[in-house]
Amino acid sequence: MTRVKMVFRWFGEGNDTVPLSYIKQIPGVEGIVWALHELSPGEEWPLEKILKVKNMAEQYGFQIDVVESVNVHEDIKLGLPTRDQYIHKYTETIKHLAKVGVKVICYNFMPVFDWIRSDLFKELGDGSTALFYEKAKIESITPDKLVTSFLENNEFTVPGWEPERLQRLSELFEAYKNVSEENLWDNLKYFLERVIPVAAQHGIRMAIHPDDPPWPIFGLPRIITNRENISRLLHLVDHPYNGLTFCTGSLGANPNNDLPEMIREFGDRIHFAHIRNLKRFDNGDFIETSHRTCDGSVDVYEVVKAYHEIGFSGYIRPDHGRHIWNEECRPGYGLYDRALGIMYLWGIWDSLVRMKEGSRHVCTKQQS
Ligand code: DNO
Repeated sequence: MTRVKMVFRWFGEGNDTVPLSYIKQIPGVEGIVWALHELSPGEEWPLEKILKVKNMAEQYGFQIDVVESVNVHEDIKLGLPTRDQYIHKYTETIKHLAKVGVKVICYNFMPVFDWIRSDLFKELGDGSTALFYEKAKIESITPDKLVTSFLENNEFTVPGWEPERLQRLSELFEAYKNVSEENLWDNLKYFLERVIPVAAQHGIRMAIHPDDPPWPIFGLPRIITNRENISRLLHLVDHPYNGLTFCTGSLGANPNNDLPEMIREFGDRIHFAHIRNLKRFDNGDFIETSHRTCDGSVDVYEVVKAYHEIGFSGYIRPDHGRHIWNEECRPGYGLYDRALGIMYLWGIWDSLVRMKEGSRHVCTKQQS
């Protein structure tokens, strides 16, 4: 039977509004997707801290196979001479993670920012709110104003938008002035050539997250954006451990990305699947929606079907959810809508298994 491993992102004890005991009650979740969020990009992850997370997860029967993210220090992306020391720390972190059985590291290679939106809590019309990208606003606002508005209107740290990371904003923009897309490709290649052999030797698959949204913003280069560039990335270091976090929400913001087709093409290099839906508007705006196909522009049914067709047996997680039922949570990372998302994904998955494989017993993990 084709088997996927359902996992759920968790920001850590005291840092996530969702307790592990609640995650345990979502059907079919096998593991948490985690990180040491208190550490800055470039720091080596100490084994004792890693073990603490493992022990905590194990109390609830969760594995910790997937880490999201071990962030890449800006000096590596910028290609500065200091990058070697940070690459060394990165590979040391890989070795520590391997010791506790981690199998996949999700990371990204986006300059300065991780994902970008204009609003964190945009009303959807039914009382729920969601992350929103308003093209005109992003094109007219300065990066520091956007950052200030995020930090002021939100009591939680947002992944990729940690205050420490953003303190050096003007300095970073200055540094990136002379970095073209081609330079960024060279710097990614340099990083992968040094990291992939270590990761492979220690049984950890590297899974780059696409740029979100998949186009350049604030004049910063962005390269993991479409089929052609993903293919280029996989050939930079043509090794099975150089793979992808295939995020339908990021890539799906560009209507030209044929997601099911890309899953079929890159399947054996997809180590981690993020499933998210969003509704695109003709003016270039988009808003995140429930996972259900008819609520957004991403055909989640066809996406899941493509995973089933290729016999995907990797890790999969629901991605950003809306904020519903007055839940107070980190933007995109509440319990309720992501749990609903999981049930939608299981609904599709279990039906496909039943229809195509004829199996009556489709539970990947029994409730215990
Ligand atoms: C957004 C996430 C990203 C992702 C990083 C991986 O919510 O999908 O922040 O974790 O890009 O490095």
